[in-house]
Amino acid sequence: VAMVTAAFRTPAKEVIIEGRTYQADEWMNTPSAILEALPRRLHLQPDHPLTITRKLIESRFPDYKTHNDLFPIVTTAQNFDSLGFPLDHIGRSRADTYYLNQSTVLRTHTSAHQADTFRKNESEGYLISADVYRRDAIDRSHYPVFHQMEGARTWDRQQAEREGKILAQIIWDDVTKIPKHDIAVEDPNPTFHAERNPLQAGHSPEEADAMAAHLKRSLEDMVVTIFNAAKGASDTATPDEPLKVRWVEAYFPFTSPSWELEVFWQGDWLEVLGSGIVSQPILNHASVPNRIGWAFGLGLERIAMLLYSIPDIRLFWSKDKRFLSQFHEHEPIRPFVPFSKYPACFKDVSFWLRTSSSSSSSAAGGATPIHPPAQQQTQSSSIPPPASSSTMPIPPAAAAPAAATPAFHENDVMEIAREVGGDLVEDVRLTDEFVHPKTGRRSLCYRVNYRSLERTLTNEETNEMHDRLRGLLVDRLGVQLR
Ligand code: FA5
Ligand code: MG
Repeated sequence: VAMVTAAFRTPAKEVIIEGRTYQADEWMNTPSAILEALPRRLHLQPDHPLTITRKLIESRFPDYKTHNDLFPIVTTAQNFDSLGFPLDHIGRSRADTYYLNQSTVLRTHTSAHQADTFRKNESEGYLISADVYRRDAIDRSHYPVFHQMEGARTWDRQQAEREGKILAQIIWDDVTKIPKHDIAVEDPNPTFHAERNPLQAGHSPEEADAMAAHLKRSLEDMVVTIFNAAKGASDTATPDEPLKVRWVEAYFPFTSPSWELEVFWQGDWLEVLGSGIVSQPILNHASVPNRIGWAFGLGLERIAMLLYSIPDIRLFWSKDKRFLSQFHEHEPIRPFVPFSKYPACFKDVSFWLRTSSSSSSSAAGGATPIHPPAQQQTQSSSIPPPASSSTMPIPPAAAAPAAATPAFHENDVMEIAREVGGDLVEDVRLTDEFVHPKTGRRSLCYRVNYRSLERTLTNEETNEMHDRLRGLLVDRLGVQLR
């Protein structure tokens, strides 16, 4: 498997993945540790908590066609262009996305398959579950490989016309078929809002209201099902707080209006999914211009962590029997019982950034916004016609050649930590930032928490990892250690 060595500096010419060959170029930034995760397909492993979670959700959408084995390597056209991502969208940058070459990425979301699935036009509803890949922060709820489920439901305008019915009425009839629930739902905003969350041209307010109701009731039913399953068997781990959910306005380049669903969990609102009314140009380009509908994308780990009270996202990758033996498809859900918690080992590293890269000041600040503010975007104008992926222009934002001094980006620190420590790194946090008053040089301090989920680490091995991390920071990022 380990075809790719030193991916950052000397990209291998060819990358062979499950029998498919890709020509790597200077865009290649995917380390071998990530490529080795590709064949795992956790959401398909028998008795794995992600599989059980997936099936539980699928059971609430019985008529939807499921796609659970779509290949993880896609074109930038599928992952971005088909969805109307502008060329300078931050999600396209090599700091955020794993590339094999300029037009080939590890999918960053299941939405990469929307256009193709709509084009197949096999069913009114579909669900896609898959592994997705993002260069991201390291902490207990973020991992560079995670799993999403995409869902969509569309209705046919022409069919309504042929039957002499009003489409909004047909959709409302379908809403009545969704099981009722009695949980508290906060949903203070109107379905759409001219500036913040606009209705699309060609959609009537009645149609948007009906589709929004169908989307929201379907996903509330999903969350209620998960929580009832979690509660049914837990006598200790899950506090008996009543379930509370809320809908908040959101922005995606490929839906409008858009919403996120949050669940109140351990004292805080936790985002579980993004959703909205599918941008009509996507359906038009997918040769189903007469259909309108909604889509959502959820994080399977987020839901599974709620369902089983799993405290750390790294656990899903564990091959330890003490983890895997706790989950059984045909038994009631029981909360995960953590095996003993091994000691944490904190180590700091401080360094000066290279002066020549007076890089964007936001880079070290952590939170990179995934979505641009809603008002900068229009839904329909930026979707190109379905074109062959190879002819796509180079995205301007990400095209800076590596030869110049690349800007410092925090995700590069995360990646190096991942490379030296793998799953032994629990989190990496910026703890101090300092600008020298005279020279203007910037100094950063990161705190790395080394902790195994399975055993106590020795001093030698944490020191050894940390020394390697320090060396790689110098070699790869050109920083000066303090
Ligand atoms: C998306 O990926 C959109 N494709 C979702 C969508 C689909 C919107 C269809 C509209 C229509 P987002 O980046 O917010 O959106 O991710 C969706 C969900 O994935 C999040 O709500 C969260 O549950 C989960 N998620 C995101 N990043 C991570 C991560 N690093 N680790 C674990 N789960 C994550
Ligand atoms: Mg989100």
